[in-house]
Amino acid sequence: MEARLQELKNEALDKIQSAQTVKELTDVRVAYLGKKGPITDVLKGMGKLPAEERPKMGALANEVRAEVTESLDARMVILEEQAINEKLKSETIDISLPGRPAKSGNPHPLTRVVEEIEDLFLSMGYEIAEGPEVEKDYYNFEALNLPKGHPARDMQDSFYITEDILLRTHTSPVQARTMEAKGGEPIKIICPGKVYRRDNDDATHSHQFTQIEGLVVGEDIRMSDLKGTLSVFAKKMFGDDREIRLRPSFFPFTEPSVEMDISCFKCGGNGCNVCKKTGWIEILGAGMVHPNVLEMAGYDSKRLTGFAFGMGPERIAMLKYGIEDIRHFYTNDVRFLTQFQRTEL
Ligand code: FA5
Repeated sequence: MEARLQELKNEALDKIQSAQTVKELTDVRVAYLGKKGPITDVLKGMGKLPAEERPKMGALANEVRAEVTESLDARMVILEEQAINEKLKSETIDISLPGRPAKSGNPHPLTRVVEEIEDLFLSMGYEIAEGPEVEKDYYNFEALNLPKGHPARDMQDSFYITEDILLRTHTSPVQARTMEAKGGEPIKIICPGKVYRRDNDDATHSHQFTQIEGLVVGEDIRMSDLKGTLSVFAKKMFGDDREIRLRPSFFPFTEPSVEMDISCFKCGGNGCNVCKKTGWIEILGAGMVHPNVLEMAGYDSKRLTGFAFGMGPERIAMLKYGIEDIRHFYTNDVRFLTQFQRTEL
């Protein structure tokens, strides 16, 4: 019995030392010191021993039990500490790591170009004026020297809501509205906004697009003022290497009228699909405000003159960013939009 107790003790001490986790050690405790364990079994057999041997065996059994318990407790302290350290290590937060940058939205490329143009004209002393997108035929056409049945109305295929109400085809009605409201006072405005035409969508046309109108009315306003203003605008927006040209044109609300073109960004002027083989892309129409338009709005056309222009910011954004198809602006494809992320945080 004594040998058996020694054997059990050595076995238990070995297993205690080789236990690597709290769970393994607890299993060793249950296996050796539990009610069904071998040491208890040995103690149960004590009854069969002669009476004089019992105290000795009892003392030895208690010693073995005490030694195993002590070793278990000591190992448990080590394993518990080890477990806590591992847990702490796995849960450590390295506060020196940089945070994940928050994803921020950014202005649509079209919005950016509109704001850039607004800023430029605001810096030249212009004010911003707005008007309705659902417009009266009167302001969209009649007040601009385009009476009903005028053939030039065909230049702007329109979406009519009733015979007298339509989606505005250009931002020029804001000219007429502002002149009417100002009652003969000098004016210096730009009017950004959405316009609508029954145009077939292609690489450079959309049925809904943006325009920015400009209007200056005052004493002694001349064609040279218009030309100077447009050249400042072109240089600011496109830099000096982009060529511009003014062509005589026709608008019923300006006389004389011009068209300003810019050399094609894709082919540099040789002719390609973007510029329809002409080498030029139309940017804006302009001219001196027609005396009839001034008079209809209550201005004395003998005393006051003015110039006006109307441009398409989509075409300008296409030039600035080398965008080949106007439809990219409207389809909300993030692969397109994320190319215009702001670089600064
Ligand atoms: C006009 O709309 C005149 N109201 C501009 C004007 C204002 C002339 C003041 C004189 C005085 P036009 O139809 O050419 O003009 O259009 C002006 C610009 O809008 C064009 O140069 C072009 O850049 C843009 N544009 C015209 N149609 C479309 C379209 N379908 N899609 C995208 N942009 C267009």
